[in-house]
Amino acid sequence: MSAERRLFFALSLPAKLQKQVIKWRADNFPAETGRPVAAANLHITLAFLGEISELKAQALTRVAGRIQAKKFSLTLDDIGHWPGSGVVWIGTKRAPNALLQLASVLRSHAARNGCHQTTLPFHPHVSLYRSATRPVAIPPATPQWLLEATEFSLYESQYEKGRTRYRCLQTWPLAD
Ligand code: 2AM
Repeated sequence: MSAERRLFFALSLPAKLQKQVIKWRADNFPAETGRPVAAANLHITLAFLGEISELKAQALTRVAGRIQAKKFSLTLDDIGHWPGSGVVWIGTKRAPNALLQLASVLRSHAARNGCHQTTLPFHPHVSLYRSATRPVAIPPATPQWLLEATEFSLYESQYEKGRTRYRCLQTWPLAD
């Protein structure tokens, strides 16, 4: 039997936006806030699949290729801290319907293929810090970055030599 892999569907951030976000993060949070997420790992998770078999991964890859979803844009204009999970994040105050629908369809396909889905409502966000378990002084606002979502991807989360790396396995375009 082949090994299981830890997979998730996500929206990536363009390289320019990754750089802007990490510069803003360094300017606005003290170093002791938590474990900063690497620039290349900044993303918005659409559906977390967990550790899954190659067979399930193939089924979900086929399903993803058949999804007809539209391009959308969103403004990253919200910031927060979840002390329980130790995540400091940026997100959006107004999630576009197209984003909610894309996440919902991916989550329901994931659930139908046996990938446990959280019952918590979908809260689109980019994790900036992990292990942020102490109180964090949250800056009053973000610079209101615009994110144009033109595609979504399947990623594999790999943990090697003390580092997490997200490897993009496949990308699908969103329609005009
Ligand atoms: P997070 O950034 O809020 O931690 C890869 O692990 C991605 O899947 C992360 O962005 C993570 O979200 C998300 N994810 C969602 N549910 C998860 C879970 N149960 N375990 C690990 N990661 C999860």
